[in-house]
Amino acid sequence: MSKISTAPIEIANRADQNRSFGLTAMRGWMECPGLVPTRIVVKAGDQSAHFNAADCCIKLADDTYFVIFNVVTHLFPDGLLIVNVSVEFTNGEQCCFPERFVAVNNSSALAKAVTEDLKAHGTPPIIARHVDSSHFPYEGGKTKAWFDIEATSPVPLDFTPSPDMETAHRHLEHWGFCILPERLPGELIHEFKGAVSEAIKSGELSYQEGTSQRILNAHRLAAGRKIWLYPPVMQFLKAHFRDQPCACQTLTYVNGSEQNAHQDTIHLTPYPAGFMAGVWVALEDVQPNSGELFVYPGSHKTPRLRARQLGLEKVDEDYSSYKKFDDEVHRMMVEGGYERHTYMAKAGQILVWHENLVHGGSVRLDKDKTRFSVVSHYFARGSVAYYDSRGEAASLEELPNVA
Ligand SMILES: O=C(O)CCC(=O)C(=O)O
Ligand SMILES: [Fe+2]
Repeated sequence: MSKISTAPIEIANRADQNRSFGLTAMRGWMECPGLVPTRIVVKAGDQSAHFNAADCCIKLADDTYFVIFNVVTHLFPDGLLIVNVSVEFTNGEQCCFPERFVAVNNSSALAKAVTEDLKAHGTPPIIARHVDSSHFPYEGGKTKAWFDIEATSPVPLDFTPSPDMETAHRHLEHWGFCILPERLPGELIHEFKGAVSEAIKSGELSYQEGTSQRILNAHRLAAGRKIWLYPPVMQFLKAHFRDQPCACQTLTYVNGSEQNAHQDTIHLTPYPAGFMAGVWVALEDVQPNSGELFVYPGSHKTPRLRARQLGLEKVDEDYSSYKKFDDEVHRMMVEGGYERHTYMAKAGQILVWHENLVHGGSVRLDKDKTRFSVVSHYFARGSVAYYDSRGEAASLEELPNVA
């Protein structure tokens, strides 16, 4: 008998290791000297799934693997879910990971509607490593985002803060974005910039000066977390989703991103469509030629592009195949007659975009000009949240409930 060791299975996409909701990625590490895994059997509650090891395992080093799979917790009753994972090897040996308990809670009205849709569609309760749009009933599902189907009252296109929350909602529904009435306070911007610069110096955050590189994880800094949780944003999103918002990530930019025009949908993908929003905060007055954010007003109503439909494989680091996606977005903007508008934000202004709005970063014509900004993406708690391009479950942090 060879010596196989396994580490406890962890929840890969939630900060809370005991409670979970939505699409939950689970991951266990194992060392199996001289052995190659062939089959993985996952049992969750009264469901079980058998996978080829190639569809669940990532080889980390010789004899060392990650076993990764996803549990669609919408398809399990609220309460304690027991997860067992066993592995079969080429020589017939077997090993089991330690049993894992997760407290599942999908109690919102949206989560319950999603459960019904997934049951009717036949979504597998346990999915191998890669999650795909075909797992979810985008065509036949009954649950639609209310803001995508209710007739919207036209409001004039406006790139200044809305006078009140109600107007902001109408602008978002009609044009695919809005600017909130409330600004981020100057002191918080100052505090955040100072903290980011310290964290870059100490190596806590990674950034190469002068580049368009996005700084990841600035929400782990106290000031970043305050921006993530900024109450006017959370209240707005709760009203928009009619469900609690959960924060996915932050991307902090010192300079313009120069990102091509895109829908976020293919990268930050909700089921049902619509239940994700981007929140872009200017941390300084935007200067001309600095690589300004641009949007195509109204483009949120264009068809959503999905990796499968474009024939794109799941990607990890190399997005070169996504030229096809860029070309398709470009074609839709030209054929639909959508106009590109640059957003000359004032420091502290908060722009919210609809999941499917086409946007991007202009070319940095003047490389000496910074464009300090932070963008966060949020999903509705009751939705299924994943990254279609990567085939991964989305990382979500449950923030304190918004009243
Ligand atoms: O800040 C930008 O230039 C674009 C960022 C963006 O597209 C995003 O974070 O979704
Ligand atoms: Fe984006």
